[in-house]
Amino acid sequence: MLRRHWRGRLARFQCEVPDENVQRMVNIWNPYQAERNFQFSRNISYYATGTFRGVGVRDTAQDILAMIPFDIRRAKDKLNLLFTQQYKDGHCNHYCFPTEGWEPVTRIHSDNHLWLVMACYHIIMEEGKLDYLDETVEYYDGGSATVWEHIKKSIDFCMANRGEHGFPLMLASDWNDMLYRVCQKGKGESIWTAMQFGTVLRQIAELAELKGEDKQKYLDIYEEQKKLVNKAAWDGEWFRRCITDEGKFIGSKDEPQAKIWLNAQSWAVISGMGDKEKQISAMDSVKKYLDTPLGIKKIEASMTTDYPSKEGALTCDNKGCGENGSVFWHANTWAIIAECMLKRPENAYKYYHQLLPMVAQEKAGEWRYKAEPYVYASNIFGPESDKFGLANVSWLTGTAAWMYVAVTQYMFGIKPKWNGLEIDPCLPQEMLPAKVTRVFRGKKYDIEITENKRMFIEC
Ligand code: IFM
Repeated sequence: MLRRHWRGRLARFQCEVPDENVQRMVNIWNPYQAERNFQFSRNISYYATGTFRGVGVRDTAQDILAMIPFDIRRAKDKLNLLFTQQYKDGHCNHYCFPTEGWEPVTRIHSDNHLWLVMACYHIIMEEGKLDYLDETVEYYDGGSATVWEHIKKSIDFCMANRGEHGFPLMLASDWNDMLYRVCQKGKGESIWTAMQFGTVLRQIAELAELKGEDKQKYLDIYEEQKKLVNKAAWDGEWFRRCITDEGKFIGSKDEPQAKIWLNAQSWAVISGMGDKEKQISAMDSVKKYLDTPLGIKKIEASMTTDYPSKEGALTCDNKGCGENGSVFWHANTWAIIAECMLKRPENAYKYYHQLLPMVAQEKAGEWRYKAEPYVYASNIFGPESDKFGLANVSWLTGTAAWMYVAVTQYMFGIKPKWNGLEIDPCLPQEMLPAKVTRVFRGKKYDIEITENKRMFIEC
């Protein structure tokens, strides 16, 4: 029965490509790992125990992305659980503990509420129906509203919480947990959150149009934030990362440390906010300054424990460890997506291939890597550490969901759209020809890819 269950589930997306390792990951292990993340969030990890991580709104909203093609009702139910953690002003609790029944962690981060919009958008695109937007879910602080109202509140909260430069306030951090000291006085801003905001503004604008509501107001905010990104955040070769309470830009060539951050480059592309030539320059800088034989580092250079100041230090990790300059796999997935969006298949494949767990393990050496060769890790120690290549936090990591999105929706390019299924591959020669089976809106499609040419199946 178990075998039947998994065979049936995995049959919804299967590929045949000239690389056995890719095939094994896409067809079996990646969706399996993503499902475990979805089921348990970070509760059963022996690295990050459920006693403090529980169900994170941020992490779980991202996990949902890889559940959508397999079981849309499960995806909706989980997203509804996350909506119960949203307040009427639009912000969300950071973690909740539905299994234990404990009080949630109520810290306000700049990104949590925005992930809800993204997960919702992808559910609608998979189904090609707006019904889900009419489901009603309670707010954490009383009352209830439709899913559509909930996601509009996410946008309102972001709009109401911007800083002096006009970017969203960092609050208790954005996706990068280590930025928790940037906004201790309530002034620090996140350039990356502006890019995340931009990404979901385009998504909600599309939904607004489908609902017959005003989409322009979202697009106007997008344009305003885009201008800021290109003006105030551009550093010459790449985008800066954030602004501290004191008005210092982090992630700049003028700084002695942490000069360039991966996420601000990849999301400048994902959000479409960077001007085209800046997007290219930013991703070229990723290759030049951040790429290593074992994946892309999150920052360069790693920081000392008194940067930018002793009181406001961004890290207490050693150089090359964890958030401080490791190869952060979760963030590597966004670089793969960005390269596909730039139509640079060789780069996308390089970044994807070097993170296949069996490839990374072989390169680093089993004795060093010390994790399973069939599941993704959160990060591996970077070259500035004497443990370069040691894998950290395997299994329960957002890497799984995003790696699945990156390979299926961007490298194979098979993406649900409102009117049907887009096939816009970005594969290098060594991955061609590729065959994919994808179940979509109740039908099975057998797709053969021989070149990187866009096709569209209306349904
Ligand atoms: O975004 C976080 C995640 O919530 C927990 N692990 C680390 C990531 C990056 O800081």
